[in-house]
Amino acid sequence: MTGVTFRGVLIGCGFFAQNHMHAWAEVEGAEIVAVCDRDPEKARAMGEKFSVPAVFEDAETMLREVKPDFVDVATTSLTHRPLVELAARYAGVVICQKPIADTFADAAAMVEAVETAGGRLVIHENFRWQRPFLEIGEAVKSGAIGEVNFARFSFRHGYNNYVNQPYLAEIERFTIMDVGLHLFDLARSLVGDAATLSCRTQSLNPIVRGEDSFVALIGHTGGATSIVDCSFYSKLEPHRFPQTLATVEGTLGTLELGEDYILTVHRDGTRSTRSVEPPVPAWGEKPWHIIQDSVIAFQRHVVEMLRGNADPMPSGRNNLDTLKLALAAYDAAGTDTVVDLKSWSER
Ligand code: NAD
Ligand code: 89Y
Repeated sequence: MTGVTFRGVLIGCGFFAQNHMHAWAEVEGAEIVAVCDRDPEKARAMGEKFSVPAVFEDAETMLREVKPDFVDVATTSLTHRPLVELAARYAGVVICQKPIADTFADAAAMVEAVETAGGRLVIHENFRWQRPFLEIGEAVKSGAIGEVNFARFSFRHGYNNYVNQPYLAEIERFTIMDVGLHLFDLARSLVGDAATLSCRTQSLNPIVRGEDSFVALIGHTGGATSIVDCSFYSKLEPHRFPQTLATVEGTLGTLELGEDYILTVHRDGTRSTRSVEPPVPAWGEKPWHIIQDSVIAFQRHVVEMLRGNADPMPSGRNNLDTLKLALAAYDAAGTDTVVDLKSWSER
């Protein structure tokens, strides 16, 4: 199916959708043939900026008229369930931005709806597509550090995100549902499934409603332990957003992802160090380039899915376990207990 250009539509023309549209313009094998936003001015501006042939205010009208191969849902989480369920009726591949949903019940219903319609749901979970984590994933898979027994994923910064994403300051559940999901997905994809979880949260910045800092401890089913920590109120110079620092330790060696994308490999009494920083896309800018490059990588993967060469990574079904970790983290923090994920259920 190489040579075919798959026809896609975008729902939601807000802040992050700019990255989606730039990346779709760059990726071979797919093109966005229509965009929509319930705010007509945003839809019009996006259509004009990217020379999109059709612009709509209403998602269902767009889907009925365009009959796309894939739908890219780039709205915030509250609208994900209705839009994904709608998209499943019109297209075989549905992409949904993280968080898949705010509740497990909604997320499970979305997975069910797409599967029942015979389609495939892929979550725009781009941290695992960041260049450093693709390299770490390859190293772990190749056995370069042996059996993984410990990992840490750390996202701490003091960048003012609330200008581009004002809703982050307003939501009751903030960092765990925003970046925590990305970090839990990294932990699950690099270390394996989770069995137990404990967590502590803090609310540090007075202008923010929800928790803006948390630390979670995961017991993995295979016996490994990982720590996931995040703060949007760290006093660092420079602020370090949006870098994730990481350590993955195994029976034969250790991988360390340090500041400014320096990857150090410790093995057999030696250490080697190299940069795994991605280039800044022609349309991108620092410090967002790490995320922008990962959006391109993720969308190339979606094209491979459309060609029938790849399974969704991560699929909606796989992402249910990541969402479960995030929701269970609030329960663990609220009760100061260790949550057994096998018996966890939504309250
Ligand atoms: P935003 O509020 O700027 O944009 C959302 C847009 O969706 C708005 O323009 C809104 O009018 C539109 N919209 C809402 N409901 C709609 C509907 N039913 N039909 C059509 N349009 C509708 O939000 P954002 O900052 O762009 O975030 C969007 C999503 O992207 C969020 O889920 C956020 O968590 C995620 N995000 C992901 C990353 C990442 O790295 N993966 C980074 C930033 C944001
Ligand atoms: O919304 C967040 C995300 O998913 O990645 C970075 C971000 O934009 C702010 O934390």
